Amino acid sequence: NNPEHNHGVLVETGKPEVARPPLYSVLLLNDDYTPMDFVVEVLMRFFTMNAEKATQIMLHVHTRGRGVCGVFTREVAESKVAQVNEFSRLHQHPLLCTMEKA
Ligand code: TYC
Repeated sequence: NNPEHNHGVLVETGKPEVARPPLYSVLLLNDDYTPMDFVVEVLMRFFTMNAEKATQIMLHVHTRGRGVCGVFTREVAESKVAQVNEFSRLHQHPLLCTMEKA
């Protein structure tokens, strides 16, 4: 029994199974201009990471071109993307945040 296709009915165990919402990865993209410390600040502010984890993710994005900041439901992911891009534009950095199905 695939929980994606289970409408909350009792199946085998007698425990009610509920549908899991589709999940989305929120990504940061590398660019040549955004300061490294600004990217670390974004990761700490919007993805509740400590400085060590934020630095690790920032360096991954810097070297690999993109990286996952977190995995969320669609509405939460959309909100993170909008907030990060708004914050980056406010500070006049070209940093791009996007999302894709996980
Ligand atoms: N490449 C940028 C620099 O050298 C740093 C950077 C890292 C920018 C991650 C964007 O998502 C990013 N200053």
